[in-house]
Amino acid sequence: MEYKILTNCRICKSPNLHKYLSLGEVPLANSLLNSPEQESKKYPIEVMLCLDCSLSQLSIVVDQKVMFSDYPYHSSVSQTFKDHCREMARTIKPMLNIPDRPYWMDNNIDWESKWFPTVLDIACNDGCLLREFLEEGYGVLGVDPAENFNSTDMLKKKLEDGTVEYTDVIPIHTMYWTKKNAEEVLTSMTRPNFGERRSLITAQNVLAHVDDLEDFLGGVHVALEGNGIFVAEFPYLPNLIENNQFDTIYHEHLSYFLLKPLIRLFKDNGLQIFKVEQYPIHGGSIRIYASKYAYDVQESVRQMLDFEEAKELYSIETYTRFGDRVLRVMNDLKMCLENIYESGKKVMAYGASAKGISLMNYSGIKREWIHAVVDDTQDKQGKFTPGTLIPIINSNGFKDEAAHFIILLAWNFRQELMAKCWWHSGYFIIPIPEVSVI
Ligand code: JHZ
Repeated sequence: MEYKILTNCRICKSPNLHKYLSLGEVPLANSLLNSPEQESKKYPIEVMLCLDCSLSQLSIVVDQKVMFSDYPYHSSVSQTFKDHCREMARTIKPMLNIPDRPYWMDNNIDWESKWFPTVLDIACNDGCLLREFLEEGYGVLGVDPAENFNSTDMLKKKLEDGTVEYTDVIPIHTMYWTKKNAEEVLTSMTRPNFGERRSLITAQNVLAHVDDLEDFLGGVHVALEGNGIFVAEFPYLPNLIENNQFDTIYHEHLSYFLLKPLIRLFKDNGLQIFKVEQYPIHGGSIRIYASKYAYDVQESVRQMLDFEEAKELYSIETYTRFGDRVLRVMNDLKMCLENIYESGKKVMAYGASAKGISLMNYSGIKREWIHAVVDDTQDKQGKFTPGTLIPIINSNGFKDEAAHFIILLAWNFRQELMAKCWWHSGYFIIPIPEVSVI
């Protein structure tokens, strides 16, 4: 069975799950095709609200091996995201109480043998965040289930390309983050005397992808130092609802988080969320700080809970209204692209994002309406978008295509993408929150 049907809430186990959005059956967003003839398997997309703890979640869970073993998404393609990671490393540094000269510089760490990092990043992708921590002087380690991010393989490829840099020594292990795997990672490493130092575990854009959240947090619990800090970041559900970001709903994202259900989940797993911050990245994300240690809970936590209450995010009516707006945006996008096509004008897309691929499938966009999708990720180039079968190409020759319209499928990086298309004299189509042509 490639997917299972969810009958109880992922957090509180309640069977009171109310379906509020149904987007049909679509292919997996990151399963890009090698040829337009290749078939894509389709799976339903339905979102349900737990009427007891207010967790929004998909009605099915697709086998994680099918989705994550080979992952074409590379976080470091975006400069905006890299800048965000740099900010994160710098913001967190004072909380960690790390001496100016990191221990691994003095001890001349042997990267191949046993050592223990200060920063461990779960689902580290291509090491985008860890690179920033390394620059700040930390010992780092990444884990990620995608085989294409295994550090040994990446290093081999870079040695062949001649593009190897010192930051390529970031060790990345291929594994899912579970309690059992966390224990294994720990026993394979020695712990130098940390003294007053605090360890850090980070997890950007991965909590939403995890089915067994208890097992995941169990791993965090065993791996964290007594006073260590766990920092997780993910898109915040109120932004999705308020700004019609329904394209971020796809099979990989099993949960859509409010703070309230998370506080409960963390508490049940021996962790306390003591601070929360908001960032504009990916259409509006939150960064939560948690620990086994009882740090003082900051005012930001209470404020966010009050905000969720005031916005009626614990009430099903809010979600039903959102469903109506989604239908309108999908319809507007379809009409917009169909009209442009009929008028004989050329449309190119920028950013073969998972959300863009999902958006095109949800809205019924036809192959001939978009000439090609440009993407700067090497692993995506030469492939075809699942469902819509549009070729994904690199940016060489983008200018010469002289498109009348460029649709920004990665609208969250709107400024960066528009700056790269400085030569474009036509229009840009921004599909979210409302279809707009500028
Ligand atoms: P982007 C990802 O979703 C994946 P996606 C993941 N599932 C997740 O949780 C969310 O992020 C938060 C390209 N691009 O980041 C790169 C350029 O070509 O919006 C990407 O293919 N040139 C883990 O895939 C795409 O656009 C550029 O200059 O929806 C952006 O995808 C820039 C800036 C981007 O996320």
